[in-house]
Amino acid sequence: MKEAQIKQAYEAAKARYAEIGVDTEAALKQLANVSLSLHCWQTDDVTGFENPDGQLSGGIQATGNYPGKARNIDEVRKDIEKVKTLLPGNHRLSLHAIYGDFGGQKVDRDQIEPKHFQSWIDWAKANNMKLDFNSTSFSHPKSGDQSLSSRDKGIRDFWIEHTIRSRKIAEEMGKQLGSKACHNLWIHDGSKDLTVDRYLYRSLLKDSLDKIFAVKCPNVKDGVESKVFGVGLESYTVGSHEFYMGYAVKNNLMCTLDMGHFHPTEETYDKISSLLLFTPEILLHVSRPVRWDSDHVVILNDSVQLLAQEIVWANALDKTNIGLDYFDASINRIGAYVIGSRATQKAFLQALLTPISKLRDYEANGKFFQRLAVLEEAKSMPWNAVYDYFCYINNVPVAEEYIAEVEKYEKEVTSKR
Ligand code: RNT
Ligand code: ZN
Repeated sequence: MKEAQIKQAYEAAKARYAEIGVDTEAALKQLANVSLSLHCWQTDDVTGFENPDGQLSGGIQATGNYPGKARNIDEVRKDIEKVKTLLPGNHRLSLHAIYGDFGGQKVDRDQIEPKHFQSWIDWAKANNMKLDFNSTSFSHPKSGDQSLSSRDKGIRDFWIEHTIRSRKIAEEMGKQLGSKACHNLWIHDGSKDLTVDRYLYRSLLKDSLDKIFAVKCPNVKDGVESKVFGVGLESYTVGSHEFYMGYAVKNNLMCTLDMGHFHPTEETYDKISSLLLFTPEILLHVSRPVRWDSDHVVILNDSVQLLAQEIVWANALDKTNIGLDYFDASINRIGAYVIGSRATQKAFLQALLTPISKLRDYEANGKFFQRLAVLEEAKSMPWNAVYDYFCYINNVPVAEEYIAEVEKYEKEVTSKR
Protein backbone atom coordinates (compact mmCIF):
# COMPACT_ATOMS: atom_id res chain seq x y z
CA MET A 1 0.00 0.00 0.00
CA LYS A 2 1.20 3.47 -0.76
CA GLU A 3 2.16 5.69 2.13
CA ALA A 4 -0.22 8.45 1.08
CA GLN A 5 -3.07 5.98 0.79
CA ILE A 6 -2.47 4.56 4.28
CA LYS A 7 -2.38 8.02 5.80
CA GLN A 8 -5.39 9.25 3.90
CA ALA A 9 -7.45 6.22 4.87
CA TYR A 10 -6.37 6.67 8.46
CA GLU A 11 -7.35 10.35 8.53
CA ALA A 12 -10.76 9.51 7.11
CA ALA A 13 -11.17 6.74 9.69
CA LYS A 14 -10.07 9.05 12.47
CA ALA A 15 -12.71 11.61 11.47
CA ARG A 16 -15.40 8.96 11.18
CA TYR A 17 -14.58 7.56 14.62
CA ALA A 18 -14.55 11.05 16.09
CA GLU A 19 -18.17 11.38 14.95
CA ILE A 20 -19.15 8.54 17.25
CA GLY A 21 -17.00 9.83 20.08
CA VAL A 22 -14.03 7.48 19.68
CA ASP A 23 -10.45 8.71 19.77
CA THR A 24 -8.32 6.61 17.40
CA GLU A 25 -5.05 8.10 18.68
CA ALA A 26 -5.87 6.92 22.19
CA ALA A 27 -6.80 3.49 20.86
CA LEU A 28 -3.47 3.25 19.02
CA LYS A 29 -1.59 4.11 22.19
CA GLN A 30 -3.43 1.44 24.12
CA LEU A 31 -2.90 -1.11 21.38
CA ALA A 32 0.83 -0.45 21.48
CA ASN A 33 0.77 -1.69 25.08
CA VAL A 34 -1.05 -4.91 24.31
CA SER A 35 1.75 -7.40 24.14
CA LEU A 36 1.20 -10.91 23.00
CA SER A 37 3.22 -13.81 24.30
CA LEU A 38 4.34 -15.63 21.17
CA HIS A 39 4.35 -19.38 21.68
CA CYS A 40 7.71 -20.78 20.60
CA TRP A 41 6.12 -24.12 19.71
CA GLN A 42 4.53 -22.91 16.47
CA THR A 43 8.04 -22.95 14.97
CA ASP A 44 8.56 -26.69 15.28
CA ASP A 45 5.20 -28.40 15.93
CA VAL A 46 5.87 -28.73 19.69
CA THR A 47 8.96 -30.89 19.19
CA GLY A 48 11.51 -29.17 21.41
CA PHE A 49 15.18 -30.06 21.63
CA GLU A 50 15.24 -33.09 23.90
CA ASN A 51 14.59 -35.61 21.21
CA PRO A 52 13.91 -34.10 17.80
CA ASP A 53 12.62 -37.45 16.49
CA GLY A 54 10.33 -38.03 19.44
CA GLN A 55 6.56 -38.33 19.11
CA LEU A 56 4.29 -35.65 20.47
CA SER A 57 2.09 -37.20 23.16
CA GLY A 58 -0.25 -36.11 25.94
CA GLY A 59 -3.54 -35.66 24.15
CA ILE A 60 -2.18 -33.09 21.70
CA GLN A 61 -1.23 -33.57 18.08
CA ALA A 62 0.25 -31.44 15.34
CA THR A 63 -0.98 -32.49 11.93
CA GLY A 64 0.72 -31.83 8.62
CA ASN A 65 4.31 -31.84 7.48
CA TYR A 66 4.84 -28.61 5.66
CA PRO A 67 8.55 -28.29 4.94
CA GLY A 68 10.84 -25.94 6.82
CA LYS A 69 10.12 -26.56 10.46
CA ALA A 70 12.75 -25.31 12.88
CA ARG A 71 15.10 -28.13 13.91
CA ASN A 72 17.26 -26.54 16.55
CA ILE A 73 17.59 -23.59 18.85
CA ASP A 74 19.13 -21.30 16.24
CA GLU A 75 16.37 -21.97 13.76
CA VAL A 76 13.68 -21.37 16.38
CA ARG A 77 15.31 -18.06 17.26
CA LYS A 78 15.71 -17.04 13.61
CA ASP A 79 12.05 -17.75 12.98
CA ILE A 80 10.89 -15.78 15.99
CA GLU A 81 13.14 -12.89 14.98
CA LYS A 82 11.52 -12.96 11.55
CA VAL A 83 8.03 -13.01 13.03
CA LYS A 84 8.96 -10.00 15.15
CA THR A 85 9.70 -8.01 12.00
CA LEU A 86 6.22 -8.76 10.69
CA LEU A 87 4.27 -7.80 13.81
CA PRO A 88 3.59 -4.31 15.04
CA GLY A 89 4.23 -3.73 18.75
CA ASN A 90 6.38 -5.30 21.46
CA HIS A 91 5.84 -8.90 22.29
CA ARG A 92 6.95 -11.60 24.68
CA LEU A 93 8.07 -15.15 24.01
CA SER A 94 6.68 -18.17 25.77
CA LEU A 95 9.02 -21.15 26.09
CA HIS A 96 8.30 -24.72 27.08
CA ALA A 97 10.70 -26.65 29.29
CA ILE A 98 11.68 -28.87 26.35
CA TYR A 99 13.24 -25.89 24.54
CA GLY A 100 16.26 -25.57 26.81
CA ASP A 101 19.77 -25.01 25.53
CA PHE A 102 20.92 -28.48 26.50
CA GLY A 103 24.09 -28.38 24.40
CA GLY A 104 23.55 -31.89 23.05
CA GLN A 105 23.42 -33.40 26.56
CA LYS A 106 20.58 -35.55 27.82
CA VAL A 107 19.03 -33.52 30.61
CA ASP A 108 15.99 -35.22 32.07
CA ARG A 109 13.00 -33.14 33.06
CA ASP A 110 13.74 -33.45 36.77
CA GLN A 111 17.22 -32.04 36.14
CA ILE A 112 16.51 -28.82 34.24
CA GLU A 113 18.00 -25.66 35.68
CA PRO A 114 18.08 -21.95 34.94
CA LYS A 115 21.48 -22.43 33.32
CA HIS A 116 19.82 -24.35 30.49
CA PHE A 117 17.78 -21.24 29.72
CA GLN A 118 20.44 -18.59 30.26
CA SER A 119 21.13 -18.27 26.54
CA TRP A 120 17.41 -17.68 26.00
CA ILE A 121 17.46 -14.94 28.62
CA ASP A 122 20.46 -13.35 26.93
CA TRP A 123 18.79 -13.68 23.54
CA ALA A 124 15.60 -12.13 24.91
CA LYS A 125 17.57 -9.21 26.30
CA ALA A 126 19.31 -8.68 23.00
CA ASN A 127 15.98 -8.79 21.19
CA ASN A 128 14.11 -6.60 23.64
CA MET A 129 11.69 -9.34 24.59
CA LYS A 130 10.39 -10.66 27.91
CA LEU A 131 9.91 -14.34 28.56
CA ASP A 132 7.18 -16.64 29.85
CA PHE A 133 7.53 -20.30 30.66
CA ASN A 134 5.69 -23.62 30.71
CA SER A 135 6.47 -26.91 32.41
CA THR A 136 6.24 -29.83 29.96
CA SER A 137 4.44 -32.98 31.05
CA PHE A 138 3.90 -34.47 27.59
CA SER A 139 6.19 -36.38 25.19
CA HIS A 140 8.17 -38.17 27.88
CA PRO A 141 8.53 -41.85 28.88
CA LYS A 142 7.16 -41.03 32.35
CA SER A 143 4.11 -39.13 31.02
CA GLY A 144 1.75 -42.04 30.47
CA ASP A 145 -1.87 -41.06 30.89
CA GLN A 146 -1.14 -39.34 34.18
CA SER A 147 1.68 -37.32 35.64
CA LEU A 148 1.01 -35.15 38.70
CA SER A 149 -2.11 -37.18 39.44
CA SER A 150 -0.57 -40.62 38.95
CA ARG A 151 -1.24 -43.34 41.53
CA ASP A 152 2.49 -44.01 41.47
CA LYS A 153 4.26 -41.78 43.98
CA GLY A 154 7.55 -42.06 42.08
CA ILE A 155 5.91 -40.66 38.95
CA ARG A 156 4.19 -37.89 40.88
CA ASP A 157 7.42 -36.91 42.61
CA PHE A 158 9.26 -36.79 39.30
CA TRP A 159 6.73 -34.34 37.86
CA ILE A 160 6.55 -32.32 41.06
CA GLU A 161 10.29 -31.88 40.86
CA HIS A 162 10.06 -30.95 37.18
CA THR A 163 7.37 -28.37 37.80
CA ILE A 164 9.14 -26.76 40.74
CA ARG A 165 12.26 -26.50 38.62
CA SER A 166 10.24 -24.99 35.78
CA ARG A 167 8.88 -22.35 38.12
CA LYS A 168 12.38 -21.58 39.33
CA ILE A 169 13.49 -21.10 35.74
CA ALA A 170 10.57 -18.72 35.22
CA GLU A 171 11.65 -16.93 38.40
CA GLU A 172 15.11 -16.39 36.95
CA MET A 173 13.65 -15.11 33.67
CA GLY A 174 11.40 -12.70 35.52
CA LYS A 175 14.23 -11.48 37.69
CA GLN A 176 16.82 -11.01 34.98
CA LEU A 177 14.46 -9.43 32.48
CA GLY A 178 12.71 -7.19 34.98
CA SER A 179 9.23 -8.39 34.11
CA LYS A 180 7.38 -11.12 35.97
CA ALA A 181 7.24 -14.27 33.87
CA CYS A 182 3.97 -16.14 33.53
CA HIS A 183 4.44 -19.79 34.35
CA ASN A 184 1.72 -21.94 32.90
CA LEU A 185 0.99 -25.38 34.20
CA TRP A 186 -0.89 -27.61 31.83
CA ILE A 187 -0.84 -31.37 32.24
CA HIS A 188 -2.61 -33.84 30.04
CA ASP A 189 -3.69 -36.18 32.85
CA GLY A 190 -6.86 -38.03 32.03
CA SER A 191 -8.45 -41.24 30.96
CA LYS A 192 -9.54 -42.64 27.63
CA ASP A 193 -12.44 -44.52 29.10
CA LEU A 194 -14.65 -44.34 32.15
CA THR A 195 -12.80 -44.19 35.40
CA VAL A 196 -14.26 -45.11 38.78
CA ASP A 197 -11.70 -43.08 40.71
CA ARG A 198 -12.28 -39.51 39.60
CA TYR A 199 -12.07 -38.17 43.13
CA LEU A 200 -8.83 -40.00 43.87
CA TYR A 201 -6.91 -38.54 40.90
CA ARG A 202 -8.15 -35.05 41.61
CA SER A 203 -7.12 -35.27 45.24
CA LEU A 204 -3.69 -36.54 44.17
CA LEU A 205 -3.37 -33.62 41.74
CA LYS A 206 -4.38 -31.18 44.45
CA ASP A 207 -1.76 -32.62 46.75
CA SER A 208 0.96 -32.38 44.04
CA LEU A 209 0.00 -28.78 43.30
CA ASP A 210 0.18 -27.89 46.99
CA LYS A 211 3.78 -29.11 47.01
CA ILE A 212 4.61 -27.25 43.81
CA PHE A 213 3.12 -23.93 44.90
CA ALA A 214 4.58 -24.13 48.40
CA VAL A 215 7.77 -22.90 46.70
CA LYS A 216 7.51 -19.14 46.51
CA CYS A 217 8.59 -17.43 43.29
CA PRO A 218 8.00 -13.69 43.60
CA ASN A 219 8.94 -12.96 39.99
CA VAL A 220 6.46 -15.44 38.61
CA LYS A 221 2.77 -15.18 37.85
CA ASP A 222 1.37 -18.70 38.04
CA GLY A 223 -1.42 -19.94 35.81
CA VAL A 224 -3.15 -23.32 35.80
CA GLU A 225 -4.74 -24.50 32.57
CA SER A 226 -7.79 -26.71 32.33
CA LYS A 227 -9.03 -28.70 29.39
CA VAL A 228 -12.26 -30.39 28.46
CA PHE A 229 -10.62 -33.45 26.89
CA GLY A 230 -7.47 -34.59 25.13
CA VAL A 231 -7.06 -36.81 22.09
CA GLY A 232 -6.92 -40.39 23.39
CA LEU A 233 -8.06 -39.17 26.81
CA GLU A 234 -11.66 -38.40 26.00
CA SER A 235 -13.61 -39.57 29.03
CA TYR A 236 -12.00 -37.75 31.90
CA THR A 237 -9.61 -34.85 32.43
CA VAL A 238 -8.23 -34.58 35.93
CA GLY A 239 -7.53 -30.86 35.58
CA SER A 240 -10.99 -29.76 34.52
CA HIS A 241 -12.13 -26.14 34.59
CA GLU A 242 -13.97 -26.58 37.90
CA PHE A 243 -10.92 -28.21 39.42
CA TYR A 244 -8.52 -25.40 38.51
CA MET A 245 -11.03 -22.67 39.12
CA GLY A 246 -11.41 -23.94 42.68
CA TYR A 247 -7.68 -24.32 43.06
CA ALA A 248 -6.86 -20.90 41.62
CA VAL A 249 -9.45 -19.10 43.74
CA LYS A 250 -8.27 -20.81 46.89
CA ASN A 251 -4.61 -20.16 46.19
CA ASN A 252 -4.75 -16.80 44.47
CA LEU A 253 -3.40 -18.08 41.14
CA MET A 254 -4.50 -17.33 37.60
CA CYS A 255 -6.78 -19.59 35.60
CA THR A 256 -5.38 -20.02 32.13
CA LEU A 257 -8.22 -19.81 29.66
CA ASP A 258 -7.39 -21.69 26.50
CA MET A 259 -10.07 -20.91 23.95
CA GLY A 260 -9.89 -24.46 22.62
CA HIS A 261 -10.48 -26.10 25.98
CA PHE A 262 -14.17 -25.74 26.57
CA HIS A 263 -17.31 -27.36 25.29
CA PRO A 264 -17.90 -26.50 21.63
CA THR A 265 -20.64 -23.96 22.22
CA GLU A 266 -19.16 -22.55 25.41
CA GLU A 267 -17.59 -19.13 24.89
CA THR A 268 -14.48 -18.14 26.81
CA TYR A 269 -15.25 -14.44 27.09
CA ASP A 270 -18.03 -14.86 29.59
CA LYS A 271 -15.60 -16.30 32.13
CA ILE A 272 -13.51 -13.15 32.41
CA SER A 273 -15.77 -11.06 34.64
CA SER A 274 -16.37 -13.93 37.04
CA LEU A 275 -12.72 -14.89 37.32
CA LEU A 276 -11.52 -11.36 37.85
CA LEU A 277 -13.70 -11.05 40.91
CA PHE A 278 -11.93 -13.97 42.53
CA THR A 279 -8.45 -14.39 40.99
CA PRO A 280 -5.70 -11.78 40.58
CA GLU A 281 -5.12 -11.88 36.82
CA ILE A 282 -5.91 -14.00 33.81
CA LEU A 283 -3.68 -15.91 31.44
CA LEU A 284 -5.08 -16.51 27.96
CA HIS A 285 -4.25 -19.09 25.37
CA VAL A 286 -5.73 -17.55 22.28
CA SER A 287 -6.55 -20.40 19.97
CA ARG A 288 -9.22 -21.73 17.61
CA PRO A 289 -10.90 -25.05 18.18
CA VAL A 290 -12.06 -26.99 15.13
CA ARG A 291 -13.85 -30.24 16.04
CA TRP A 292 -11.33 -32.38 17.92
CA ASP A 293 -8.41 -30.00 17.50
CA SER A 294 -8.11 -27.20 20.00
CA ASP A 295 -5.21 -25.48 18.27
CA HIS A 296 -5.98 -24.23 14.76
CA VAL A 297 -4.45 -20.93 13.66
CA VAL A 298 -6.31 -18.02 15.23
CA ILE A 299 -8.46 -15.96 12.88
CA LEU A 300 -10.59 -12.90 13.48
CA ASN A 301 -13.76 -14.74 14.49
CA ASP A 302 -16.57 -14.05 16.93
CA SER A 303 -14.89 -15.86 19.81
CA VAL A 304 -11.74 -13.77 19.65
CA GLN A 305 -13.70 -10.55 19.12
CA LEU A 306 -15.99 -11.23 22.07
CA LEU A 307 -13.02 -12.10 24.25
CA ALA A 308 -11.15 -8.91 23.39
CA GLN A 309 -14.27 -6.80 23.93
CA GLU A 310 -14.90 -8.31 27.31
CA ILE A 311 -11.33 -7.65 28.44
CA VAL A 312 -11.29 -4.06 27.17
CA TRP A 313 -14.75 -3.27 28.48
CA ALA A 314 -13.97 -4.80 31.87
CA ASN A 315 -10.97 -2.48 31.98
CA ALA A 316 -8.87 -5.57 32.43
CA LEU A 317 -6.08 -5.15 29.89
CA ASP A 318 -3.48 -4.77 32.61
CA LYS A 319 -4.73 -7.89 34.37
CA THR A 320 -4.69 -10.02 31.24
CA ASN A 321 -1.68 -11.93 29.97
CA ILE A 322 -2.28 -12.75 26.34
CA GLY A 323 -0.57 -15.96 25.33
CA LEU A 324 -1.10 -17.54 21.94
CA ASP A 325 -1.46 -21.28 21.66
CA TYR A 326 -1.93 -22.89 18.30
CA PHE A 327 0.20 -25.04 16.09
CA ASP A 328 -0.38 -25.88 12.50
CA ALA A 329 2.16 -28.05 10.73
CA SER A 330 0.31 -28.00 7.42
CA ILE A 331 1.04 -24.44 6.28
CA ASN A 332 3.98 -22.07 6.36
CA ARG A 333 4.66 -21.78 10.08
CA ILE A 334 5.87 -18.19 10.05
CA GLY A 335 2.77 -17.23 8.10
CA ALA A 336 0.66 -19.02 10.70
CA TYR A 337 2.26 -16.95 13.45
CA VAL A 338 1.57 -13.70 11.65
CA ILE A 339 -2.04 -14.50 10.79
CA GLY A 340 -2.89 -15.52 14.35
CA SER A 341 -1.08 -12.68 16.10
CA ARG A 342 -2.44 -10.03 13.79
CA ALA A 343 -5.96 -11.42 14.15
CA THR A 344 -5.61 -11.17 17.93
CA GLN A 345 -4.38 -7.58 17.72
CA LYS A 346 -7.18 -6.65 15.36
CA ALA A 347 -9.74 -7.99 17.81
CA PHE A 348 -8.28 -5.84 20.59
CA LEU A 349 -8.19 -2.82 18.32
CA GLN A 350 -11.83 -3.26 17.34
CA ALA A 351 -12.74 -3.43 21.00
CA LEU A 352 -10.73 -0.31 21.76
CA LEU A 353 -12.54 1.50 18.97
CA THR A 354 -16.05 0.70 20.14
CA PRO A 355 -18.10 3.59 21.58
CA ILE A 356 -18.53 1.86 24.90
CA SER A 357 -19.91 4.79 26.88
CA LYS A 358 -22.64 5.31 24.35
CA LEU A 359 -23.47 1.61 24.46
CA ARG A 360 -23.59 1.68 28.24
CA ASP A 361 -25.90 4.68 28.17
CA TYR A 362 -28.24 2.88 25.86
CA GLU A 363 -28.20 -0.15 28.07
CA ALA A 364 -28.80 1.80 31.26
CA ASN A 365 -31.77 3.46 29.61
CA GLY A 366 -33.32 0.30 28.24
CA LYS A 367 -32.55 1.26 24.63
CA PHE A 368 -31.77 -2.24 23.49
CA PHE A 369 -32.48 -1.78 19.79
CA GLN A 370 -30.03 1.12 19.74
CA ARG A 371 -27.43 -0.93 21.62
CA LEU A 372 -27.64 -3.77 19.13
CA ALA A 373 -27.57 -1.36 16.18
CA VAL A 374 -24.36 0.32 17.37
CA LEU A 375 -22.74 -3.06 18.04
CA GLU A 376 -23.58 -4.07 14.49
CA GLU A 377 -22.39 -0.79 12.98
CA ALA A 378 -19.11 -1.08 14.88
CA LYS A 379 -18.28 -4.19 12.89
CA SER A 380 -18.12 -2.29 9.63
CA MET A 381 -16.49 0.89 10.89
CA PRO A 382 -13.10 1.55 9.22
CA TRP A 383 -11.04 -0.13 11.97
CA ASN A 384 -8.88 -1.79 9.32
CA ALA A 385 -7.54 1.62 8.21
CA VAL A 386 -6.49 2.17 11.82
CA TYR A 387 -4.77 -1.23 11.95
CA ASP A 388 -2.97 -0.56 8.66
CA TYR A 389 -1.78 2.73 10.07
CA PHE A 390 -0.63 0.97 13.24
CA CYS A 391 1.50 -1.37 11.09
CA TYR A 392 2.79 1.57 9.10
CA ILE A 393 3.91 3.62 12.12
CA ASN A 394 5.56 0.52 13.53
CA ASN A 395 7.52 -0.08 10.32
CA VAL A 396 6.12 -3.49 9.55
CA PRO A 397 4.41 -4.63 6.35
CA VAL A 398 0.92 -3.22 5.93
CA ALA A 399 -2.04 -5.52 5.18
CA GLU A 400 -1.27 -8.38 2.80
CA GLU A 401 2.27 -7.12 2.20
CA TYR A 402 3.54 -9.56 4.80
CA ILE A 403 2.72 -12.45 2.48
CA ALA A 404 5.61 -11.55 0.17
CA GLU A 405 7.92 -11.25 3.18
CA VAL A 406 6.95 -14.70 4.41
CA GLU A 407 7.45 -16.10 0.91
CA LYS A 408 10.86 -14.50 0.71
CA TYR A 409 11.92 -15.98 4.03
CA GLU A 410 10.63 -19.34 2.90
CA LYS A 411 12.62 -19.16 -0.30
CA GLU A 412 15.81 -17.99 1.36
CA VAL A 413 15.67 -19.81 4.68
CA THR A 414 13.04 -22.37 5.60
CA SER A 415 12.91 -24.19 2.27
CA LYS A 416 16.61 -24.97 2.63
CA ARG A 417 16.14 -26.88 5.90
C1 RNT B 1 -2.73 -28.35 25.34
C2 RNT B 1 -2.61 -27.03 26.01
C3 RNT B 1 -1.24 -26.51 26.20
C4 RNT B 1 -0.34 -26.77 25.03
C5 RNT B 1 0.97 -26.05 25.06
C6 RNT B 1 1.97 -26.65 24.18
O1 RNT B 1 -4.00 -28.68 25.00
O2 RNT B 1 -3.37 -26.09 25.33
O3 RNT B 1 -1.27 -25.20 26.58
O4 RNT B 1 -0.95 -26.48 23.82
O5 RNT B 1 1.39 -25.89 26.35
ZN1 ZN C 1 -3.15 -24.04 25.89
